[in-house]
Amino acid sequence: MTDLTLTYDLEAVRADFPILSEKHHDDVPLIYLDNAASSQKPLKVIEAIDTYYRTYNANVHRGVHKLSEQATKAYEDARIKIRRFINAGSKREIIFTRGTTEGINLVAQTWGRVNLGVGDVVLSTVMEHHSNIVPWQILAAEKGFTIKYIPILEDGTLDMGAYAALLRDNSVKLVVVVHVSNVLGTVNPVAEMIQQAHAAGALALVDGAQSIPHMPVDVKALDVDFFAFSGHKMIGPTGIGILYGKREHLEAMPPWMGGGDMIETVRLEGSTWNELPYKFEAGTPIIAGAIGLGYAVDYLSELGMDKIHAHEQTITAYALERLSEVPGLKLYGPDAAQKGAVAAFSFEGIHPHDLAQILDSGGIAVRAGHHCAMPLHTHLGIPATTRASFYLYNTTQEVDALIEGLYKSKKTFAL
Ligand code: 7TS
Repeated sequence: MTDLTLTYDLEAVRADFPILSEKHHDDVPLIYLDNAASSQKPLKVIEAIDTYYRTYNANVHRGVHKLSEQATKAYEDARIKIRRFINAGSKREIIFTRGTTEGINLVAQTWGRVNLGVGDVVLSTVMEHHSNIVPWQILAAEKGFTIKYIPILEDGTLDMGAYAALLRDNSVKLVVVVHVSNVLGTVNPVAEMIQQAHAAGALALVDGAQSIPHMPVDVKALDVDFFAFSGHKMIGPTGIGILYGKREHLEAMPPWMGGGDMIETVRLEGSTWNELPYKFEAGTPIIAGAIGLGYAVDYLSELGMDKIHAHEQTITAYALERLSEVPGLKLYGPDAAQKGAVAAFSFEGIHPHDLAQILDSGGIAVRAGHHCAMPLHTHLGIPATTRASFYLYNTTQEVDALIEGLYKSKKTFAL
């Protein structure tokens, strides 16, 4: 039986997203199933950005004039909304970045640069997005530490036995792990992993790009040291993201980029740094983006992250069931119970790019490729997959349309 406390008015939600009533290729309805790449925006977010530019556009933390004060208040209010949304202890722990990628690079170039060297180990996983592999490789080439990767099991979950064994080596200084895989959809047991990392004397960084848009996240309960995510995947604008860091770590870390706003004093002989979080926000920040993200968080909170999660679980379970009935289709990753709102698959005889193109001609937007997870695809023994990914506004009818599109593609290829 459906738990009615965990449902919402889907039609009303869809009506909040103007793009969903646009026609694709001029005449077919848009069926947007590429939410893992980026999500659509509700009118409330679009209008918040529009209002900022139309009525109170000014730089922040600088002017004493009214517009600047108003812009500063809106920018800082957004930080407070985000603090509440992830249950951080202080707004000083919320750093505005350009997105997940920048957040991870920031930790690598500050905490990593100071704390990692020859003989140290960073533990990552085979299912990471490139943004949680490459920044560590760049730094490792310079600092001489080693990166080891937690393997994955046949069902697409992490090999937790191997993780425990890798941690026994006392040289692990940092564990970096994706919360929800953008390809397999695997929801990793990050709370348990963080606890184990701490017991082994290591810190933990979680890539929350695919979790925070879809499920309640409490950074305090997780006891995570660093948590990075992107605004554009959680109905907010592009160009804005968040790095959460425990205050004690952020206080001890040197700044990364230098410039305006991140300093306390500047003399020709040297400078001192501003307090948190401004130490890590050099230059004019992404003001409209931060304000827009604040409104996105309002929208998600008002609807309820538990309800959004429940809705997506229903859609994903339905999609997996229907996809598994399609002959010649192979799904990757664990079953619905352990999975985020992602279904990546290969389809016998049709290249993922061709498939995505045929689906697109019917108005269905999916992504094809390696999804910035080349090591994972190498592990799976395939160069690319087709991926449908769902969000709060998707419907079971849209899943049906995807299935129909797959059968049509089969016919097109005369398979
Ligand atoms: N981490 C994960 C797990 C991701 O899925 C992505 C983006 C990123 C990090 C990087 O986020 P950014 O906002 O800094 O670019 N993932 C995808 C995707 O799956 N398709 O397009 C982008």
